[in-house]
Amino acid sequence: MGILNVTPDSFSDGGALFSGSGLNFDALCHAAETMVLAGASFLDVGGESTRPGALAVSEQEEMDRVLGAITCIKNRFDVEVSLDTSTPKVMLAGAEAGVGMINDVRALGREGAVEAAAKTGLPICLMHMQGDPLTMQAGPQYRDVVSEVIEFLEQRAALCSDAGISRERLVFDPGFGFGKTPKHNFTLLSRLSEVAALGQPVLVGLSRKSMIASVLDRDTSQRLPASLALAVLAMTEGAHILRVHDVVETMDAVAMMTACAEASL
Ligand code: PT1
Repeated sequence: MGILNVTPDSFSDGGALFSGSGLNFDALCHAAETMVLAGASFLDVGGESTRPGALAVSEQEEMDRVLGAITCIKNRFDVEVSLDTSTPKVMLAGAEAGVGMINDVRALGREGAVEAAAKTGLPICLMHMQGDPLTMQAGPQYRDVVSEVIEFLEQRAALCSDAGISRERLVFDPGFGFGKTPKHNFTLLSRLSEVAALGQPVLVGLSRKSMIASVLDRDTSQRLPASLALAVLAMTEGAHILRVHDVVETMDAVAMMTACAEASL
């Protein structure tokens, strides 16, 4: 899954595709094409930054940012778009515009989100977060991060089931960097197989995140090698979908995993 941030305040590309002057269609098309040619199954379009400390945007602002991008991609490329949103109206509009999955970092926690997601009939990625993006990194605490993440995901899945969203539509994501210390993140990664054992496809977002900087003194532009290592570890632990900035390079790592897995049969 390739990341396409259509926000002016993305943590890693700082608004390369979207700025004060609006959506940069040329840059968007170019980034999308590179990812599709490299073999991305999904392009993840998000119009509201959820990185630590990010501020909220208005519904209309988010809508304007993502709909242009979705239409642009669906008109040009044979690829699924996943829509990174927590906003019910944006979910419904995205479904109209042809997205193939809803990716919600708030696990359908906003008012009306469960109902809207149910209505779309689409697969839904439920992600774990402790707190909200503005404050989540202020002293996160867990008794056992892995069991608490699992309990949360199972509770949200039960709620979805009550609302008519069947289990086969659900993807689980432990939410790396969302209300977690570096230690919490590495514990989750080392025990990701426990999340995979729940039976849902597991999506992980590790690409260029600050947990890397807790080990290595690297700014976001220098985190590719470490991100590839984290991607390989996640696959080994049972991850199915990797949400990444660098699709070309990640697909090389995936190809090595695949070659090794096939030789072992
Ligand atoms: C993610 C994810 C996401 N991450 C899903 N969607 C972001 N399903 C946006 C840092 O610590 O992991 N899964 N949508 C980006 N959020 C962050 C969080 C970016 C933490 C950076 C950090 O650096």
